[in-house]
Amino acid sequence: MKLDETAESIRTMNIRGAGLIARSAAEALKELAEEYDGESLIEFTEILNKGRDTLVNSRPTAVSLWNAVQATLKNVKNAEDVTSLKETVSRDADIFISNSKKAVETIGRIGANRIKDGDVVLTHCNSKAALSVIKTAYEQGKNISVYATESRPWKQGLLTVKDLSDAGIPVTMIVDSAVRWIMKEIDIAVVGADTICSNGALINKIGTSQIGLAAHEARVPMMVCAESYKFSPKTMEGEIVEIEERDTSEVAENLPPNVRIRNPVFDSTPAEYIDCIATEIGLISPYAAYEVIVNKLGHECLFETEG
Ligand code: RUB
Repeated sequence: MKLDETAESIRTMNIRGAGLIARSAAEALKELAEEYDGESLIEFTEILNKGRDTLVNSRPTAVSLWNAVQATLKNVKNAEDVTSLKETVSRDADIFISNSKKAVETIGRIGANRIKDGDVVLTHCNSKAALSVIKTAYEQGKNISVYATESRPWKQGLLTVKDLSDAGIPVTMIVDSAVRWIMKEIDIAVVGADTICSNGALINKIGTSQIGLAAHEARVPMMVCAESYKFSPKTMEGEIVEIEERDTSEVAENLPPNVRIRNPVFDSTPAEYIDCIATEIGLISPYAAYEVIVNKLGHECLFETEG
């Protein structure tokens, strides 16, 4: 797939979920690099930078996209010729993609240790990292069942219930507004992440914060499943995460013309509602987000937000 097509697929949500978006962006940059047949390092670098901008502008909220292009292009400035630049982008893309896939597996193993035999799990939207945890717990022989929210307006919950039922896991779908009512039956809430801020706040699918609020009220732990590239170096500089608002036709059509609709698709859950974050480098407190950003993503990616 050409880079422009990948960016369009991300925008239209044919490619969706923060991890897959990240891997697809790395792959798109790799293909862009491999298809360059000129001889100018300057021209080649400009093409890569333009490609990076096209990808990053396709959806604003998930920092995984930004971290993926940073990781893929991190050695561009050191390349001495076109051939080595091609090799470096291709290698760094492959490393990112392979680490990303391994991270989802590792998170499954680590997060599953927090799920007990007999637990009733609540999940939201369609997160591959959260599903990895739930499926691993089930594969370990734990007798679990899952409530999955519908996740309006895109109904990603339909993907989640299909995936879980294909895996043989007992699953029940609820509408998003049933979350607080059902909470009395829930042992643990398990959700994914689009971005984790330096103060430990979680940005994830709209409705995640009401799960956090209801879980906190009911003293039900909420576990977030997040690869380290979901942590945002940009928030270290005080940048506020942009919450995507999508086309209102996704919510409703043919309403009277004086009725306004808004369609924010992500929200922010404060760290105090989060019990733990399962990452590939261990189970951590949300208050350790700063350390993850500095130690795992590295100083070099800080304060380079234009790149
Ligand atoms: C998806 C969503 C997911 C995170 C994590 O939103 O909010 O919970 O992206 O997913 P959308 P994953 O459908 O709008 O992209 O764990 O697969 O990265």
